[in-house]
This record gives sequence, C-alpha cells and structure tokens, in this order.
Amino acid sequence: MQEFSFSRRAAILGAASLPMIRVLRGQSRPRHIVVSSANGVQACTKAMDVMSAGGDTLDAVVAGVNILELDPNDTSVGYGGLPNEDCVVELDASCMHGPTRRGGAVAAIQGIKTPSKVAKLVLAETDHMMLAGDGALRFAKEWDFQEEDLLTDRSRLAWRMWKRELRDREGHSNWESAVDGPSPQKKAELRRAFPGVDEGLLEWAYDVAVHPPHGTINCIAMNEKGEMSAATTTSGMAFKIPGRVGDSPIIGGGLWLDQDVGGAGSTGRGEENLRVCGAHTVVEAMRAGATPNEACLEALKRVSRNFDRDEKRLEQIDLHFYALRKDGQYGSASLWNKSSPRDRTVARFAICHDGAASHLENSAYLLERKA
Ligand code: SD4
Repeated sequence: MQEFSFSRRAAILGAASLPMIRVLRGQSRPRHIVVSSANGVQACTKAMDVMSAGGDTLDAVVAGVNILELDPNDTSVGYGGLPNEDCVVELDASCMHGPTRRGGAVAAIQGIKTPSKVAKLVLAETDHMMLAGDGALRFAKEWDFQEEDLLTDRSRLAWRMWKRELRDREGHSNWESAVDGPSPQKKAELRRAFPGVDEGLLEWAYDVAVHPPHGTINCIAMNEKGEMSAATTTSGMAFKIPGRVGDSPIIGGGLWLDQDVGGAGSTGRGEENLRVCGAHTVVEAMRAGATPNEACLEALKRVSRNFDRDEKRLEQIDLHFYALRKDGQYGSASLWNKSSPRDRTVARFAICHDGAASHLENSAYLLERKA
C-alpha cells in the first residue's frame, strides 16, 4: 500500500497548514507525542517509530492501529472482531490529517482486515469523506485489498454462544436443548454443547454473549513540527443489527482534529457519543481554553445530562474520550472510574512521547462506581 504523500490532493490543499506552522516556529517546539486508548500501547510505540523515521503523522497513526486490526486475538477491532447478528464481521474506521485538514472514513465494511487503511485512501484519493457497506468493499478491492473472512474460531464461538443465550419472553431459546439451569448445571450444559472447547475460552464466550462488550482503538499523534493526525477503528458493537454504524467512522463523533487546536477521539458506546458529537465537542472545549482532561469531561457531562444525571441509568454506559492539544498537553476522561460494574479495571489510556516509552496512565473520570 502506498505511503501517504502530499503529492496530488495535498499539494492543492496543504497551503492551509502553512500559517499554523509559521506561528509554531515562534513557540516552544512540540515533541513527538502519541495518545491512544488503553489497548494502544503497541500502537503508540509503532506510531512514534514511524514519526521518528520521518514518516507523516497520518502514516504513523494508521500503522499504529493496524497492529490491532490484524491481531486475531483482539475481538473488538478488525480481523477477529465480534460479528453482527448475522455472524458477519462489519467494521468502521476513520482518520483525519491535520496539515491538509482532510478526513476519510469507511462504515459497515465487510471482508477487509484493515479498514483504517481504506479510510486513509478515501481521504487521500477521493473527493468523498465516507464510503459505506458494499461500496466501501468494492472501493477497497479496486485498490487491491484482499477480501477475506474476518471471523476467527474465537469470534464464531462467541456468536454461537450469544445466539444460544437469546431468549424469548418465556425464556425459550431455539438454540439449546434444555431449559436454563443454575450455574453449575449451566457450565455442564455448555461443556456438552461446545465439546472440546477449552474451559477458559468457554467462560469468555459466555461472558461476552451475556454482556456484549465494546472495544475500539483511537490514536492521535503529533510530530515535532506540530502536525497532527488521528485514526479510530473498530468492529463496533458486538452482535449489532447488520448495517449499524457507530461513532468511530463519524468524523466529529468518534474522531475530530483541528490542526490549530488539537485532536480528540472516543471509545465506548457510540450511540451516546453521537448524541453529544463528542470528539468535536472536546476539541471545541480545548479551543475555548480547557485542558484536555477538562475538555473530555465537558463532553461526558453532556452525556450525563442526556440521562438527567441519573446514575442508575448511566451505569450501563461505558464511554471514554482521549485528547491531544496543540501545545503537547494530553489527557483522557471516562464516564466511570472503572470500565463496568463487572470489570473493575481502572479507566486508563496509552501515551508515548520523546523521553517516555509507551505506557498507561489513569484517565480522569466523571462518575465513581461505588464498592
Ligand atoms: C461503537 N464506539 O461502535 C464503538 C465501539 C467501542 O469500545 O468503542 N467500543 O460504538
């Protein structure tokens, strides 16, 4: 695949970045810096490597998120992502390039392991902002992407388990031979239904079937010239209705970047993010003087407001924002201090910059899960 180049479109559009770079020369020099969701420790390192070798920031973030897209064991992004209701993996991705002020996205694309690369092509090689569904797949194939089955044994198992756990009002499921029993019986029954499946894998599949998880990676980078880019990529909500598009490919929702101010992105429940146009809200708050943490919290306050600040209803929502400001300040905030009532992991994000290897830091948060 071609590297992003300033040759064609950027030559026309790139002039927009020049005044900003001039201003920067009078300020303290920003460093290479990469911010990502907590699953992006390796992605941050990769993006830093690309920038350190002189690569463009867009190439850097896309190369970073590609690691997760290609990882069959990550069930929330790219290859191996948890499928939709029909057991088909459908992916969303977007990217933005600060210097040229361009964006590209693909939504509900099937069969392509690296949707962020297709989003980058939409940005660099088309006059459009987003391609969806079959059109996105056809476009990718025209650019020599290989159409592949993105299901892994692991994600197929999770889907079968999900299907089996679906119930009608009477508690009946067509996909099992017996009525639900108490926990030990359940385990025995699952072992019978899925013979030969490792116990740990079975427990994981049951857990994701009963509590469909979120995943996604957002990655934002800035080089020493102050140029910024960002990418977000996901398999979206597990077991979604086919065609459901989340926030990740929505420019302004799951991703936003203004070369004069900074960038932001999100992971978590896309529907709630879209109701506050989250990433755009974060960047606008930074424009108004907020720190990255304050700006992320501002977007989360709007989500909370949409629920009349009712913590009982908000409890089921998992939402995180990540932000990188033009002056090199970075941050992240989560709706809750811990990911979910079951998963007690403290909300964190990944960060890498000159002088600090890629590592995790705690996110700010709006609400605290008690106990
Ligand atoms: C979506 N925001 O499709 C994505 C999913 C996600 O952590 O980020 N999960 O709604």
